[in-house]
Amino acid sequence: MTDLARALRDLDEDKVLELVEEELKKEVSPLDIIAECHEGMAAVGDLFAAGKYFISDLMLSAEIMQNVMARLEPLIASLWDEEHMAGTFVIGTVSGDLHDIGKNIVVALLRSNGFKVVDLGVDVPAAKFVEMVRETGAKVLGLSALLSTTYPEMKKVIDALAAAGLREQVKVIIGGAIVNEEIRKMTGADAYAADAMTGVEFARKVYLKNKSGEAKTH
Ligand code: B12
Repeated sequence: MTDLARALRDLDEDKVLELVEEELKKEVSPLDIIAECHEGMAAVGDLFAAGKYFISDLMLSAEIMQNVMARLEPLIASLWDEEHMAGTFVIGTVSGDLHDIGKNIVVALLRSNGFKVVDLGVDVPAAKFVEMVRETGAKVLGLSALLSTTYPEMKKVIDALAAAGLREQVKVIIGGAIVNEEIRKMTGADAYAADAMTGVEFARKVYLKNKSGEAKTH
């Protein structure tokens, strides 16, 4: 574990922000800094699961991470200035789930890559996803969930898209702390992502495919 990941795990905000500045000075990429923070947040989650941290600690970790993102987001925005690929991406955290730090990182990266992002926020009911996919004509939908109890919601959204006759129009990628191939299959999603960049690459492929007429997305 790096010093930065450890400082986040220990909820030492001053140290975290100091180390972020140090890394930026050394020209470490903001994406690598986010990856280190991600590791720290996972460690916070483990301590919570082990009964050593409480909900107030989870909240503090979220606050620290949001402050780190406030510093990094403008830098991310400047990373891909030359590369603009139009395309609409609808995203939200599913019903019953309030975690949005990871989703917000995905949103920032998509926007910096030239995608138009419709961010529906957290605790989004299945019907809202369906409505926005229909309204925007988006070809990619991203669903975020971090709780085991909210995975079934992802399936609900995908089933609702099918019932509305929209499943052929839109590719669905799911993301969040512990999604995997098994959960992808269970939900009927087209792909899963353990990090934000995978979501951007997926959207690129979908929109490229639509331009060139190729068939494969995963
Ligand atoms: C911070 C945090 C909170 C904060 C959230 C604040 C916020 N605004 O988001 C608060 C305090 C509110 C919270 C509440 C709860 N939490 Co919480 N939380 C966390 C914690 C520590 C970190 C999550 C985080 O922000 N990680 C950092 C980000 C950057 O990572 P990420 O979310 O995984 O996102 C990345 C990728 O997954 C991916 N990604 C994410 N979404 C998407 C979507 C798409 C489309 C794509 C492409 C990619 C993608 O890209 C991101 C960037 O790389 C996790 C621990 C963990 N292991 O994740 C627990 C954790 C998720 N929480 C947990 C629990 C139990 C809860 C509560 C039920 C606690 C309680 N008793 O009340 C509540 C539930 C509230 C609710 N209804 O949602 C458990 C879930 C266990 C489980 N398997 O179900 C965890 C795993 C902790 C644990 N080990 O026990 N939590």
